[in-house]
Amino acid sequence: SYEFWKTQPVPSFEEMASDKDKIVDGPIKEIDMDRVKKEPSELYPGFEWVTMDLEEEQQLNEVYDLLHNHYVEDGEAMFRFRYSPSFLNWALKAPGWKKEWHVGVRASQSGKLVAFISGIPIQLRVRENVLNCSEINFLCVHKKLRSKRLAPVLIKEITRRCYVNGIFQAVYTVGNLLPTPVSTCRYFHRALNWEKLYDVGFSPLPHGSTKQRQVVRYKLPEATSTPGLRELEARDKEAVLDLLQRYLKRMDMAQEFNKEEFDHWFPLEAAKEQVVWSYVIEDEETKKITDFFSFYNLESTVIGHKKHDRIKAAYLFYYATETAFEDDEAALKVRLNTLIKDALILAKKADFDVFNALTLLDNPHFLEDQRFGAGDGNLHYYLFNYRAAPLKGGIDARAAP
Ligand code: YNC
Ligand code: MG
Repeated sequence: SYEFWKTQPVPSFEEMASDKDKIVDGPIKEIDMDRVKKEPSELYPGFEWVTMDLEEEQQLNEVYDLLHNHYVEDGEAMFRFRYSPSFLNWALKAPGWKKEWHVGVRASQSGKLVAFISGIPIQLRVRENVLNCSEINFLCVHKKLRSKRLAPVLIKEITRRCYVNGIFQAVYTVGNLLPTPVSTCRYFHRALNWEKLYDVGFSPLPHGSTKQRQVVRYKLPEATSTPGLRELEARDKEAVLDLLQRYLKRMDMAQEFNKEEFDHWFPLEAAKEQVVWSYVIEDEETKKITDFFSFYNLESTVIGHKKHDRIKAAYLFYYATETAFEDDEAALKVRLNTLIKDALILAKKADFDVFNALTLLDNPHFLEDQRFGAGDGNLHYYLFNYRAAPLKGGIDARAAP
């Protein structure tokens, strides 16, 4: 019944369903800065607010530990996201990051970190409007403190801290249905190491198939096929950012990247940090960058398994291709299939077990041909204090970590 969400500046299911064609994009309410509280609200007795200092390795590790044990699991509690400390450094210290938006709750007596929520500043374009907003992520409450209405307290506190900084809108993604998504994507998975995925219970053996046939189905060539494919280098930055910006203009909703943000989200030699891999295609004659793709590393813990303790998953991140501007959908489909097949080969070489993608950007063009299978998870995209007509097709969204 959404007792908390009913009180928040988000559109109701009813209005989003009934007035779809009449919705004018814009803020839901004006925030009067003078009325924003200067101090956090009182917490439950025995707990206290803390601002985490993620520049301190020990505090970063505390956040890692909390998430490692208590963050998002699948419906059957077989797998749990395992964001690494270097991933958290990358995701939580994006340009303009504020310490105040790394909010923790500690048990007063033990000092133990028992809850967390975070935000980073981003520029988000929704159709023609660019919102200066926060992206909220990593909301987590210790399992022993669940269902005590602590989540709304954390959400209200991060909201207050955004308002204090003059930020009145936010974007966030959640697996659960809340009022009211602006877009909904589905997860797709492409096996790279089918046998392991079968062993851990991630991939079923389809009725009438054999293990051997499954292994063959997911076999990939040894070498990539696109001429001019190589890792992103410093000299490519300007061209790739320009290509990415033009490509994302085709979407109804997308993050706007500036140079500094590009450098952060697509670091060079990042494979060393084991977080994000970025590649370009340089045309061998013109020397122009024609395509770009990237994926990031997010492992999942396999809960209580004897043989395997984790799945190594690559997640398709951003990509862009000049072919998108040729006004030829068939050519775009062919090009994306070539690029993503190479991405699969590179991910396999880097020892990933599975390659994941959402139904966003132009992904529907290659998911089936590249043997991705639909997962059972949805990812809903939400805007806070911003009403927007639902995105068409539900495929234009930020490929957020
Ligand atoms: C959730 N994920 O509906 P109602 S995603 C938002 N996002 O409220 P309690 C959520 N709301 O229905 P628990 C939510 N999950 O009565 C639950 N809720 O209106 C709502 N899981 O609170 C829920 N991480 O404390 C209900 O629930 C109320 O103890 C119930 O805690 C929830 O990071 C949670 O999935 C998720 O750690 C913390 O289950 C806990 O169950 C947990 O009794 C595992 O809360 C980890 C997990 C969530 C990942 C994420 C995005 C979060 C977005 C939050 C909304 C941000 C709004 C914008 C703020 C900035 C504004 C500006 C400017
Ligand atoms: Mg709770």
